[in-house]
Amino acid sequence: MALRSALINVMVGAAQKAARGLTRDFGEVENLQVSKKGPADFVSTADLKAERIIKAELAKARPGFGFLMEESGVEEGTDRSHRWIVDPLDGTTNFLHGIPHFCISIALERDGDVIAGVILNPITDELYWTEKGRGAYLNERRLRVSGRTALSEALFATGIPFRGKERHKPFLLELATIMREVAGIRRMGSAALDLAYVAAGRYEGYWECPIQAWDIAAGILMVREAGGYVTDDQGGEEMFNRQAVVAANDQLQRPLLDLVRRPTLKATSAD
Ligand code: LIP
Repeated sequence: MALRSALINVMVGAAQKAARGLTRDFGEVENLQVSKKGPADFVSTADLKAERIIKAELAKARPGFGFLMEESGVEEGTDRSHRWIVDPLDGTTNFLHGIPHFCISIALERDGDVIAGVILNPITDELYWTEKGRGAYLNERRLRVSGRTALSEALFATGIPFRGKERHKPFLLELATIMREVAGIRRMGSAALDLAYVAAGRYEGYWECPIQAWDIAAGILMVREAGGYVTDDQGGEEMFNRQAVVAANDQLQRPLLDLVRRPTLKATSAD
């Protein structure tokens, strides 16, 4: 049985405490769906509430660590080498529409290096956790990326830039290039769960740009600890700075990266 460290227990405890509130609020969202105004304000309140709970729990267990949080931004700690990176609700649009595919993502960075991650889907109770050098787990099960080696058999996930984001046209080119080569593409709406699914061998890979550090910090370590590879869109290590991630199993990361980097697509009669 996989033994969780004290650090992972702190992170799991914070995620589970926030998950109880999110699960209650999700039930309420399902009711509000039918109202004219819709549940948008209610969801931002749920998001903020979850963030406050996580922050309080983490600060209590490790006073002095800094924070990078989706809702409240950067908070410097007295301890300059440790920083929590938190998305209290990844998959907000799904949550808002009553779709049970969202999660809490918590990562811990030490001197700029992510050393632990927890991703929890409160609805399915799937708890993904990882620590650098110790592997990645789904509940008690050790994770390993998928063994598929052919692009033509591969299932990839991505994120589609939505209104207000840039890169609509380049994304359509990427999609047109990649969808010809692979078995299928999914857009499920939670980057953290997309990465967790790559670690679990459900998807062969996942790419997205632009994407924020709090969406991907825990998931990147999860994929690497499950034997996969992760780079930015240029093949480097600047995923947070470039706001870009290309993750896949050990055999398919390079081919996926090459497809992402392919600049243009020539129209053919097969279009
Ligand atoms: C969202 C993601 C989603 C991605 C969006 C967005 P949020 O995070 O996880 O899959 O495509 O870029 O960032 O806003 O729900 O925390």
